[in-house]
Amino acid sequence: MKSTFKLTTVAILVAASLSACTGDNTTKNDVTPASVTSQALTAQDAEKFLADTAKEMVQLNLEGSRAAWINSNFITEDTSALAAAADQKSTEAGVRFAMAAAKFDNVNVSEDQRRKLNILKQSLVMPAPQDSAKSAELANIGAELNSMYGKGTYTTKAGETLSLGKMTAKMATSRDYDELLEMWKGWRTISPDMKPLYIRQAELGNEGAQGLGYPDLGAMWRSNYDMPADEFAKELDRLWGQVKPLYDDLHCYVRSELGETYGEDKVPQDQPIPAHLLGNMWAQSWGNIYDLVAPENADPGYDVTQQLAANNYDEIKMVKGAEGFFTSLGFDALPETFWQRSLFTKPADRDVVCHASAWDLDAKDDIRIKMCIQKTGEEFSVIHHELGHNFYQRAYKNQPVYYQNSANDGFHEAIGDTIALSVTPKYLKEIGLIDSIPDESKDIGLLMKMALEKIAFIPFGLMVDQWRWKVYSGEVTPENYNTAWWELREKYQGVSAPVDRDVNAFDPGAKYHVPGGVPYSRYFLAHIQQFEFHRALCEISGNTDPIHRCSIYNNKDAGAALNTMLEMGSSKPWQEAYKVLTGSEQMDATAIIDYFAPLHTWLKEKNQGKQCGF
Ligand code: X8Z
Ligand code: ZN
Repeated sequence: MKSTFKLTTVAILVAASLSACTGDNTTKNDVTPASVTSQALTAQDAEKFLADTAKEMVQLNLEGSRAAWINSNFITEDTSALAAAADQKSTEAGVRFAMAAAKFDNVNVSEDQRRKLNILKQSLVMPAPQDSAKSAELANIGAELNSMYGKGTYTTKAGETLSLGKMTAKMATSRDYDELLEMWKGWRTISPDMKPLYIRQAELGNEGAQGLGYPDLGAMWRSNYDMPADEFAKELDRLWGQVKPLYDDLHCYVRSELGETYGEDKVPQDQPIPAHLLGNMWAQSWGNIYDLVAPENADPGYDVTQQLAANNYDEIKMVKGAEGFFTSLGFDALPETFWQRSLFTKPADRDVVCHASAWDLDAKDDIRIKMCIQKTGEEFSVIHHELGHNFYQRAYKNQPVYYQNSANDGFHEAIGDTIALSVTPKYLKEIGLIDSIPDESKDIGLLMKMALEKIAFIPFGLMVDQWRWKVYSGEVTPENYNTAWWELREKYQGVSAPVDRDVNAFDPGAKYHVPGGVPYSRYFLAHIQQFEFHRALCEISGNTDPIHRCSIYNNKDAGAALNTMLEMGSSKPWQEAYKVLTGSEQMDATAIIDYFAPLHTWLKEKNQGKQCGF
């Protein structure tokens, strides 16, 4: 079972880790479990099928998670082989159960049974063809891609071998154009070798999706949102349309400031921004260049990274701090095993997948995170993000296994971020990380920092799967993988490759979720949703501050409302869960737009007379 299962959710695992009861890997899968053989199926048959399947899922989830955990914490050929074998077993089972579930399509079953059957049909992320040689190949490719990413390093011109963590830190802090360029190009040397594997994975995944009745794998991914796949794609466009004017103004302002820092020859003012200058390896969030673009006289005057150091926060203290926010809302403390079994720091002596993830091994209490924590403000937010996954997992653990998941995959990504939106100056003062709360005159600075994190991310959150959907539909062919990637980067983000890319370059492969096979639209959704959740929770908590200064810390009413949504898991269409907290069944970007309204006004004024657009 590959780590995508447990990256953060059991979403993928629900259907991907069903039990392969035959254990026969040499023949075509028999898609018909014993309880699904008769011609005239009934609701009773569905009940039995769902009950039998649930038992097997529980068992395989546990086995698969353990194999994936060990592999991600100790990347060797052996652990990859074991993880691939578990992945193959559960994927084959997932396909078999999806096929079996489809046999109930025309049977009169209850609403609850229908929902469970649909979940079985839809939730495999990387479905295998019904051919055991191909399912083995697919599982091996997944494990290999994961380990290539996890083991990736770059040796500098000066002969120093750097991990992604080290390179990420340089991207965040260096202001030397050439050094940044070396890091940017260097990390992308890990991915050309992935390309043949990726091509094959797309072929096999498509064949698997087609076997389950979908036009291609992208269409299958889009069908997971309690609405028709095409409508979901339109929904993303609609939400992006709401945010784009703000993004465009942020982009314009940032480009002009970078032009001042690096020179307009390096940052032409009518072109996309070179991707290595935005403080992040993928130019996906720009908070690390806050110092370069900070509004004059509106700087809040503290830096969380520095405050963590000044207050002797080590990695564990950072995690305890984030846990403390959740417990202040009324959630139970994390179990002792969380502290014993999680990975918090990068081991010196072995390869691990450092990309942060949260795990739920047994759907009971064995929750963990796996992170190579760096002691920065950015990582402090990531810890809140990961714990959001864990607290969600624990909240829905009493649901049937089918529903042990978030309402849609964006929800899972949004919860910890929602909490992190409450990490305001007021809160930081309360926990002793800063001494005084900056006054209102510093709000533009606070909002700028947040916009660099959140608004800058949104087009990136959208384009990754725009690219994959085109790959899976065949619109983009392997010769064009990289050029199509950069076309989308330019179109959505207004960011460009700083140098011409080699014909062998496979830059999408240098982003974790591409070799990891993790769908990405979830993060786009999460960035919209978290502002709606934050607004709703602030209202419940009786907040009277401007929304960007609201913290729900210690508010049990807000915690209870949040928990009501979380404990539903995926038992109801996401729209119902959404309504429980926000009062609406539709996602909407007005919460994020309203949050940043003062900054947007400020940006428009600053941009007057500037040439915007890319
Ligand atoms: O992958 C993650 C989390 C784990 S689910 C750390 N995120 C995306 C990324 O890093 O690309 C969180 C924000 C976007
Ligand atoms: Zn996550």
